[in-house]
Amino acid sequence: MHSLKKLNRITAVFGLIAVLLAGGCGVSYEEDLPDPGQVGSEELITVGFSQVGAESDWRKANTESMQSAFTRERGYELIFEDAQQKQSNQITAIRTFIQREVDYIVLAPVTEDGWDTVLAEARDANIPVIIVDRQVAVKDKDLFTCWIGSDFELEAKKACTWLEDYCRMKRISANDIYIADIQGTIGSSAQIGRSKGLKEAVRKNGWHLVDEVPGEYTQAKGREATARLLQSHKDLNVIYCENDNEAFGALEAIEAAGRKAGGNLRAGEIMVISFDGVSELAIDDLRNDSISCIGECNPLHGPRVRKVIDDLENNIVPEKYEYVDEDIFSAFEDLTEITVEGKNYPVKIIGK
Ligand code: GYE
Repeated sequence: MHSLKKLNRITAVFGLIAVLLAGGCGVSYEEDLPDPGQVGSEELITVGFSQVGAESDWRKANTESMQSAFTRERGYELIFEDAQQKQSNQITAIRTFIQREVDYIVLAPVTEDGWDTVLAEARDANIPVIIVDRQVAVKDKDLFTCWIGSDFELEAKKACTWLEDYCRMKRISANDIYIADIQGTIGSSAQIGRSKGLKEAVRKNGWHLVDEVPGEYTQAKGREATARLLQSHKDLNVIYCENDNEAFGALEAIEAAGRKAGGNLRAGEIMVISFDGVSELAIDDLRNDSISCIGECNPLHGPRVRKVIDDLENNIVPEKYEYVDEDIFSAFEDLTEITVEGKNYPVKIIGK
């Protein structure tokens, strides 16, 4: 139905011209041609985008990137639906997109599970589905056309390797590291990958993982979780936040508890490690040493998704999985490169 729809878009325009030409009546056909603006709107490619919500700076940047990639001027009509972090809202949005016969569906799924049925409905309607950011765990991989996003476990491995190297340089023993994980939305790829990467590093290094608590990627939850953690774990000295907004909350709670955030663990500081590096605020926190290290997560997927749609319009089959390249940021000048699984990654040093 999708290619049929595309064909319809074209035949509608040509049909109109043909009728005008055949109509004759001595009127010059040039005068009667549909106004180019009208033809243009007939040709708009409609894209239904189901976004997770607006929980973080990363998410807001991702929404903006999509909205500026899919404009009417560029030939698209974007139907944007904010699911407010609820999968049921995303399922409703997808069903509405199907009813409206959009040309493409773009889904940024809140969690990995629970998509088989609704994606089968989209396939039955012949609407290609592009998954962006987090992944879907579906039995039949043909239920979506392709996925674009980050390697969340690699982000975690990089951040944990940074901590490992930092401790070695500062001669801090692994046995002195007491770390808590403030997790993202449970069941989302970003949480699964970042929690897994940390757990493996804890096992490998012999650090103490004192707690894992949900933070839902928000500043408020990050603050609440950190306040409780500081009360119940007196030896806690590293807080691993699964995004920057949780880290902002953690910093507030550390200050409220009369403690100092930073990398000087011997002086009793509490190290904060985080992910995203999207907002200026997070970069400033790195600069003033309140966040020690950030694993970059790139939200600018709009042009990437547009490229996929343009390729599909031209019958070019996109890559099934497209991972984006990402950096690691810190203000600690002595550690300029880390090695993960035999591959070297430069650390971007944020100047003071
Ligand atoms: O890190 C976080 C957001 O799925 C990569 O979701 C995304 C994560 C991002 O809320 O800030």
